[in-house]
Amino acid sequence: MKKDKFVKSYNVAVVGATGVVGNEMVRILEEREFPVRNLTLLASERSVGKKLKFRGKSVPVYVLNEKSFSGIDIGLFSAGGSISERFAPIAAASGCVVIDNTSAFRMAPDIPLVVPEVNRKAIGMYKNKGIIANPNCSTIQMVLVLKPIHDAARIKRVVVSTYQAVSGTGKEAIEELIKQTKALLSGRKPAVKVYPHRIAFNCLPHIDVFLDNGYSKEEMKMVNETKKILGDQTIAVTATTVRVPVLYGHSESVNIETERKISAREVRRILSHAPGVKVVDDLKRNKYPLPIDAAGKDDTFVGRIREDESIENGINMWIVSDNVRKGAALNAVQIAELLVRDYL
Ligand code: NAP
Ligand code: 3JN
Repeated sequence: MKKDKFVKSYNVAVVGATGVVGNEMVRILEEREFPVRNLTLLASERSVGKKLKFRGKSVPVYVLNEKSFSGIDIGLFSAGGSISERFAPIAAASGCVVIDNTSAFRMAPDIPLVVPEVNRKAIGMYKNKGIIANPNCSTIQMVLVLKPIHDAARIKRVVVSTYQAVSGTGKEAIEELIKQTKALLSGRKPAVKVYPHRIAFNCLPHIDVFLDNGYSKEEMKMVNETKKILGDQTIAVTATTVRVPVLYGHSESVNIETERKISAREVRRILSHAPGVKVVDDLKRNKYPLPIDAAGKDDTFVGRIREDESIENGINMWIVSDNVRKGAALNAVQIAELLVRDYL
């Protein structure tokens, strides 16, 4: 979004600025020329003395506290749920609009949960609590693709399995995959710290904590957030979320059952016009979405689109997106762009 579209500029705070998501937020604010008047970077005491580059200048990182939000217009939060639970209401009370990347407020009925390409109108509900929730990365890339199909043929059921990159867990997990891989390739025993098991050369069907129903919390986030964003509680969703030894880019195998019969060709045509989505589906040339191609890109990629021959009205797809960009930082900045364009 270009500066000349705005008359005003805004004081922006990034909470969790030294993390994987926070770092990417700072980069994206600069890349998209968001109208930042002053940028405040906030993190824990561990980051005292650190600086991040923004528009060619070194910006210091400050320790987050109750007074951090005085004079701040927009707060981009990604320092974990407990930090958001404590500090987002404090920020909102001082007039800052919070765009929260954690799960702390996602399912609150009076707080909007927004993917701009899907339900941008919900942003106006920020007035209730001064908070807008950013969905989970795995949900964002899936609903971008589901929304236009739902509008065309009404989705009755979704069965999704994810293949999630370690960057979804944060900076320590990225280091852990690299260190474990190096250790194993040099014949050394790898240290296991971040995940309950080794992640290098492995797959873990375990993301976030397990719940009483046997699902993981990540799986239930996908179920509940999908229904809220699509505004349809009748869609049945079941998910299996898996961590894989990939650095950046979540992949998803998605099976849908629709009310109206829809062909693979029609799905390809609909998705070729969907905002934020690119169809990569040319089997003769071995073209399908890959996390290594999606990393660093803004679009969400979909391919392997085919009719599910086991049921009457079914479609299978493979959806890949950069989990740190569209799955977190980019989606939050896009929300901020619409907020300043339409409301502030
Ligand atoms: P990360 O790389 O581990 O970074 C964590 C960030 O939070 C760091 O900046 C850290 O500061 C800061 N932090 C931790 N404790 C703090 C405290 N007590 N006070 C102030 N700052 C504190 O993790 P990440 O991958 O960026 O993820 C951060 C959060 O974003 C996650 O917990 C999650 O809630 C959310 N997230 C959302 C999505 C999504 O799907 N939308 C995806 C990934 C993450 P220090 O460097 O000073 O420790
Ligand atoms: O694991 C991933 O790939 C995405 C992780 C997201 C995440 C990590 C820690 C805490 C979240 C989230 O956004 O749902 C949270 C959380 O805020 O609950």
